[in-house]
Amino acid sequence: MLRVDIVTIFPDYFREVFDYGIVRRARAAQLVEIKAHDLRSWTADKHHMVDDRPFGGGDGMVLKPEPVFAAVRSLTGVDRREEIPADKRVVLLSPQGKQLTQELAAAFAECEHFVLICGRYEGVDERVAEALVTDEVSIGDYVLSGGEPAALVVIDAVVRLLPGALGSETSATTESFSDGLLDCPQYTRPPEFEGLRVPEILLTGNQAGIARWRRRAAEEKTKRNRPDLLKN
Ligand code: 9D3
Repeated sequence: MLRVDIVTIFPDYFREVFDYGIVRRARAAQLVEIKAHDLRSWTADKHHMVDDRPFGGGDGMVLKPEPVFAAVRSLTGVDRREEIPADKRVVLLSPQGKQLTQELAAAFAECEHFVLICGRYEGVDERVAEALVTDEVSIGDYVLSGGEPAALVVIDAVVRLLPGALGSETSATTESFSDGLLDCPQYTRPPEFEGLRVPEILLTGNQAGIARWRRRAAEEKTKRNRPDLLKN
């Protein structure tokens, strides 16, 4: 069973999102256990302070190191990167991270336990990235208001890769991003909708012709929407 702990100042944000679809089924089947923890529960002062002003000046607030180190120590038993066992990951979600890929999601899926630390404010004290985390991860080049939506994305991508999570659906190994092309277009009934026709070849049962059409359609879609995937 994979264990996932989320450290956040908004634990209630995650109250219902894991109750749908593949993630819900994986939890019910005991393939994964996901818990969201309030960072403030690891503060020692009476005001439960998790942030402070940046040294050197500047706008906004920075997440303090002490509660983050305390959270990771209590969830993993260790508070230095070098002491984290190979089957655990401590992940900081931040705009400065390496970008999440299918390969990284697959590596997380092979762990027995990972902790996701959600940044907020203008950032997180850099000693967290320097001395505590195994992976600093971004989900892409756009600005979010915090790491929480990124945590959802990471968990979704990882959980569907757990053995048994997809049930009878498509195998996770034979799909888009594994072969470097986008999926081919798919159609279902009716064959004509408001004058919009399904490509004729798909209605023929000519499997060789359909396979050639799908390959070509996937290449065209990739060239149009993701030319970066074709330039190796
Ligand atoms: C890059 C912008 N930063 C300098 C002005 C400030 C800042 C904005 C937003 C610092 C942190 C955040 C909150 N974002 C995340 O915590 C985050 C994130 C993201 O914004 N984009 C993509 N992936 C991620 S993972 C965590």
